[in-house]
Amino acid sequence: MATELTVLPTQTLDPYKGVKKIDLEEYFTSGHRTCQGCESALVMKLMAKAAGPRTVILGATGCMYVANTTYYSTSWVVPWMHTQLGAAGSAAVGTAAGLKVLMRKNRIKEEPINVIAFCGDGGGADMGLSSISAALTYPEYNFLILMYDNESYANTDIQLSGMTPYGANTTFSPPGKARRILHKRWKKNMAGMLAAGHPECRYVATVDASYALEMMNRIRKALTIGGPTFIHSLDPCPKGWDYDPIQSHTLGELAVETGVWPLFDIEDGVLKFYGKTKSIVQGRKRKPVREYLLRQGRFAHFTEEDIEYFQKKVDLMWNRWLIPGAVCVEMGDDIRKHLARAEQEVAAAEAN
Ligand SMILES: Cc1ncc(C[n+]2csc(CCOP(=O)(O)OP(=O)(O)O)c2C)c(N)n1
Ligand code: SF4
Ligand SMILES: [Mg+2]
Repeated sequence: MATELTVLPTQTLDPYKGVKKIDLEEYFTSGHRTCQGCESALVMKLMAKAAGPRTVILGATGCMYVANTTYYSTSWVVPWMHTQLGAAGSAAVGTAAGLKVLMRKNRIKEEPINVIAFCGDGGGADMGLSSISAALTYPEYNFLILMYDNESYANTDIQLSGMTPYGANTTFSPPGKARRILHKRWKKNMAGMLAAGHPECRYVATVDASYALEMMNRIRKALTIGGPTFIHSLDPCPKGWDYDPIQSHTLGELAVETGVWPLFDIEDGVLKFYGKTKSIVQGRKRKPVREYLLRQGRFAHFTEEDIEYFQKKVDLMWNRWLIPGAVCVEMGDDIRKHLARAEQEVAAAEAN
């Protein structure tokens, strides 16, 4: 006989209807030592605010651990625990399971407590990918894994990660006379990959803190839906991307407007684009990628040819991928024909 899974209720965190409706309380406060203009610190602040006080936060090693818990001080107001660099997934499952057992045994009051584990791109997309993948197969636990992506191993001095964009100058890929472009790999698609391969994962989203309200509402949605959920945020990093900190917000916007960073969410398998990405899908023109690239010192060595190559790759994401910017699979001719036939059959059946 099949055993029913017990799933604890979640908090109902309704979407904020506007900035004036956002709670004033802060759960990630002053006292941290992140760089001026650090977008990942803003992600932490907005994430904690969106989740509210009944939340446990777990953080993998990286800038958002080291700079936020220095010399016996911390900016976290909610309970917080450090976990090993590649362990965000296992920390999330372990904590959600631990809380569930404590409640079942009446050791703590039964109430919905948010569990959020965060990791950087190095910790999440490289080292901890298997731990996140395993975590997303546990439907009986409620947790959110948030990967803040500053596109390098920033804390240890900007080494190249699997999320570093093509051609960027990092300490592992400095442009030189012999080879101008050392890093020739294209960035992975974490959100699309995790959604496509994890049917038990209830909610996946990409976010950008330049669109703070939309970002906070995606976090609230993930925590309300419950089960295993995943959010990927793209975070401009003045140190690693090499720009004046005042430009963080603009760069976050340009990433979306150029189509480099599409905003979408996938709820129970249904994908929707949102924000400015939605208007791009509906016909708004994407800005040229040069506007995004040339503001950053990490691309200062790019020639016209490099910019053109980058643009072509982004165009490919939009024009050929099965789901633009999300799922890097093209449909073969057979499938296109099959879908066209299926559409005709549906239209014919509806006409009768
Ligand atoms: C297993 C292990 N290897 C290496 C390190 C050293 N280390 C600490 S933070 C870090 C960079 C992590 O990069 P990322 O996850 O992208 O976070 P970021 O520093 O960019 O915020 C590294 C390599 C470590 N702490 N543990
Ligand atoms: S190196 Fe980048 S991610 Fe790290 S604290 Fe500085 S701005 Fe933030
Ligand atoms: Mg990083």
